[in-house]
Amino acid sequence: MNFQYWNPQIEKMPRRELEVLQLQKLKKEIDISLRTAFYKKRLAENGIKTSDDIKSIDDLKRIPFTTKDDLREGFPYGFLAIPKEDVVRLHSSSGTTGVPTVIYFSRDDIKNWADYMARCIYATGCNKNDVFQNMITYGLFTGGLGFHQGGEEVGMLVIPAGAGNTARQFKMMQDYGTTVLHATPSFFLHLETKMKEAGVARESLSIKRAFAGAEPYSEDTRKRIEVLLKVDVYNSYGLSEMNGPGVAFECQCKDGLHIWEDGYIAEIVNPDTLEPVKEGETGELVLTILCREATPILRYRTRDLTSFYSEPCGCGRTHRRLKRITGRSDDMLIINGVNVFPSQIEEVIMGMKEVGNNYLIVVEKDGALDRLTVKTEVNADTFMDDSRLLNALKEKISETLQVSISINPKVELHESGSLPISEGKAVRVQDTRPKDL
Ligand code: DLL
Repeated sequence: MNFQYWNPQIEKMPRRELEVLQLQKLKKEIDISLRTAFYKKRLAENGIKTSDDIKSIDDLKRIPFTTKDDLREGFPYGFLAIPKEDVVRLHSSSGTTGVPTVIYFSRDDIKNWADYMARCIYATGCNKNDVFQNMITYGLFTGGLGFHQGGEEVGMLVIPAGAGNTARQFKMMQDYGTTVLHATPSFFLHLETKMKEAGVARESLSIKRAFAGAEPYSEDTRKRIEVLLKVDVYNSYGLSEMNGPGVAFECQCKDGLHIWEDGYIAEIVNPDTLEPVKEGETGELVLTILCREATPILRYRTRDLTSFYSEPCGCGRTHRRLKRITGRSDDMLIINGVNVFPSQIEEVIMGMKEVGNNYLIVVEKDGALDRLTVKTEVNADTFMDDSRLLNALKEKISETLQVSISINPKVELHESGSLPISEGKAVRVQDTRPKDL
């Protein structure tokens, strides 16, 4: 296979040199982080006053972990390390309830992010002759703009299609001769169902490659999409705290995701002891960003469970590979690519006086897509035969949840005391989606 490199010098850099580069960039990132009140205090507590206190990559272990809660506590500007007038954009977790996590970008940060994204896209064999239809949400979510910038950097013709509306997606694919697609894996499966329903002939499309990510999926799901849609599917991993997509991506060997180690330092730790796991063992991925000046984040606990491949990759890249993410060490649900914490749902429903004491969150497959159902008891004063009142309540719950979690759930109301009570810890989430990872 003829592998393409966006930046061969960096992508094939001998590991020793890569580590020297990492240390140099880490020191710079530490100096940046010391401009924030949060890290100034955190690092000083651990004996780090300047970057001179970091002598080797191993010294990274002296830096405490950063968590999502830390980011929330720092909201809105606690992690900002540059003057506000030098910030050109923000991305944040959605949700109007709870405290969002927000990441700021300088002009250089955006350029760096686009560059890492371009590397990912190029590594799959795409180039400026491609027409790229980006079928993922634009906006605060990083998937849309992240891939958009990367695609432009590669020189592809980028169609900012956004998510949903399969009929429109097919029309664009046919009109513009789309060769590359990006979506969540569940949307690709949904697309295939709709393609059959709409009678769109595969021969009328020119698609060759597809990027699938933002949610966990198995090797079987990849194969299924590849066979059904007749495309080459590449796994793409990232998270908004680390810019968004572009952190790790598969090359044409499709055997693990290369993590760009000149932009991120990756560690894998045991989520209970927080000690590093042995090479090849599964644990929680911890990331330190080396390519951002507006919002430095050191040793971020991603909560994603994975492991490193130690063998070199056939493509010649020296940056280590991650195995497919197999789960999370917290209770976050990913529903059609949207991140939802059960606590966000609880906050909404328990805030309504008409709602009773017990509820259950059900996540299941509905065809290719995920479906969220919120079952909740009504309070003891509510008559279950007053259908007008019940319908109004259902609508209110569903609308408020839609605003809060950006998902329109099905709402079921149950009589007070009728939902099962567990004997031990309350079981609030029933996730029946197949776990074939
Ligand atoms: O999902 C960024 C992204 C956009 C990645 C588009 C890839 C493509 P967040 O909304 O912050 O950012 O969600 C990040 O999604 O911690 C994982 O739990 C999960 N995730 C992302 N990609 C994958 C993947 C974007 N390929 C969270 N496999 C992460 C499994 C994934 N899980």
